[in-house]
Amino acid sequence: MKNFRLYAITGEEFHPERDLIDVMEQAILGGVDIIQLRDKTSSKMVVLEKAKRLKALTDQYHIPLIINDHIDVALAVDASGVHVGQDDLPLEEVRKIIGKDKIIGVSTHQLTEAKKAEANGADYIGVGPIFTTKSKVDVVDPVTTTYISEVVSEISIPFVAIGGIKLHNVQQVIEAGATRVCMISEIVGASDVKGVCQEFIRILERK
Ligand code: 3NM
Repeated sequence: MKNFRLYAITGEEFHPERDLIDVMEQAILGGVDIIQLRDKTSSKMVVLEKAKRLKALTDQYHIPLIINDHIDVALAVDASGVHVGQDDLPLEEVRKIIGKDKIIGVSTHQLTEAKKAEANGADYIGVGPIFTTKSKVDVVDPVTTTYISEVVSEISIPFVAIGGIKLHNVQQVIEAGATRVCMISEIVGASDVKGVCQEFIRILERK
């Protein structure tokens, strides 16, 4: 899979006045190089429509689109891949459905989950929540940057740090060994989405 460093997940509750595509385009213009559609509340039809619109956008900028949970929607719009949690279908089954050329990302909250995801063929893992976050309802307690250090020494596939990451604390995440970071609220809830992304890129490049 193509390398990435700044991963934005959609979170329309953080920008009720602004259109999804406008916000995500600003994120891309600021340096986001992979996008995930995450919508836990809408109907399948609505998710499909959003996925189609985002696919047109991400194609325009030649970056991957990942669909959270909805494997069927990912296939229908020919997205680059899917992101699944610990309670979704086992990875082997997801791979059977989606095929070997698509990206599969898996959320992990402890090293045993990370090792399992790696062994079962995940293309990347999410590592979090590093800090407290209000963006995920069923979230576990923060795993802290200690989990990043463990993943750095034990896991070979790409990982992305997630959960409560902000401009003011991203340096800690980088110092623990993360080279890829993922956000919802700090990016899509910003009044200057592009500016925040440019600042993240500046910090990622400073290291
Ligand atoms: N997954 P924010 S934390 C979607 O730990 C998600 O797997 C997490 O949102 C995990 O950047 C999280 O607003 C929420 O904290 C990230």
